[in-house]
Amino acid sequence: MQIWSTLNNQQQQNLLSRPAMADNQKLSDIVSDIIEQVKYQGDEALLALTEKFDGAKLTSVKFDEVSLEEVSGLISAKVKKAIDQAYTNIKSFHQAQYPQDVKVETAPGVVCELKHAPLASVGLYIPGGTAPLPSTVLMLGATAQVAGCARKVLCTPPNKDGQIASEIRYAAKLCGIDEIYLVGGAQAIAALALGTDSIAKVDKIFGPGNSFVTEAKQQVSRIPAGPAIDMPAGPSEVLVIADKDANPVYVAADLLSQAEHGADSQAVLVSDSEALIEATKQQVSAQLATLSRKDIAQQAIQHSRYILTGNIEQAFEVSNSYGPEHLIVQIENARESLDKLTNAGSIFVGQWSPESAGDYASGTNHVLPTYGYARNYSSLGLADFMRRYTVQELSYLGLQNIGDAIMDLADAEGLDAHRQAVALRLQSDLCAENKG
Ligand code: HSO
Ligand code: ZN
Repeated sequence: MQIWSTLNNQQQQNLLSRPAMADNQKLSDIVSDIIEQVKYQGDEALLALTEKFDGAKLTSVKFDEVSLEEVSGLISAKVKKAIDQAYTNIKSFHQAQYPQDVKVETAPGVVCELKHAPLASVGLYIPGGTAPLPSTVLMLGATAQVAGCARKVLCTPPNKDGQIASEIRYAAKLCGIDEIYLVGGAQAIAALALGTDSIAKVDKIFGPGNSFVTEAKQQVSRIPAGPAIDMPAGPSEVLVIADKDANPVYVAADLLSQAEHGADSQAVLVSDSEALIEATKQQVSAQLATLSRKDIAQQAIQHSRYILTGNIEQAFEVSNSYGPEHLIVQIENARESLDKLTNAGSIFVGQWSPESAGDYASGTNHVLPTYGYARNYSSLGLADFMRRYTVQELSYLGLQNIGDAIMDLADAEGLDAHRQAVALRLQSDLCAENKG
């Protein structure tokens, strides 16, 4: 195996390349057509598209939910307990993120404040597909609940019988989501962005989805005065840094837990030990054979990467230039490396911290920047469900204190009215009376 540092730049780039993001004109045209349909035909378009794509013939997109007690009765005690525990941990981690308001007197009589308020309405998209994800309902729903968002709207595609998984319904109930719509894909995103007779539009749209959903989120976020979106998304990925003492059984299990998400998932192992890499490869094959989703995982594993570095510091560099969504560090004294790991969505430290912990129940959010966006986007947190804004209050003395600076800058910019807004106040009799 060739050592990373002996590869040329091109070879290194190839090893860290991601599958090309769907950026074709066809996808974009299909999605913009769906958005137009929803814009002009509203609910009628939603029902027709749900029949076309999900095979469900509905008369209304609204899902009439029953009470928490009744929904709890639909799931097993074991799953209910698991969802409850995950919910408690996610809530407590996000509650602790409540941002501090700030109040500063920047100059005598000039008071500036930074305040935070929950977004009024949020749209939470939960994909359907091969595995329904109640955990994603918790990640989005519990965080919106802690933030205090008044309207929490969940959209998810129904199955052929017009139903959604009971686990999703239970998780939604826990999170205080009381608007659920049976609609998925680009049409769901369009409805959340534009509104229909049944679905009032929202301020921000969150959640993962397939390439149609991702494209739709991008398109609606460009509508003037349209909704904000959480973050750009690509296929899910994990990078594991492991040294010679790491347990190949655990490393392989972590790579595979990423691989089973989808054929386009990426799993990367970076190690300074060739023996560990070889042992992991063997473990991957052995464990792969036991998985129920082995067909999907196998496809993802085919484009997994095994990178040998000359030392562990080099492994940190590889990880930093890849910018993984999930980074698992299974090396001696793993915690000491944290400061050197600069670009990752979520870091799992040491051998007892599998990615699954963060995917489900530790309390951290599993909605994370993929595709190298860890460099410039943050992992989802309470702040994403809030807006911050400022307040200021100046006294006469305060305006006097900074008046010259304002007027001189206004002069420099040639903006006379700006200058006047200060000059007139400082000259006015009313204010003159306030001087004392
Ligand atoms: N690993 C996924 C989240 C997930 N895993 C949901 C299991 N269920 C993206 O971070
Ligand atoms: Zn996962």
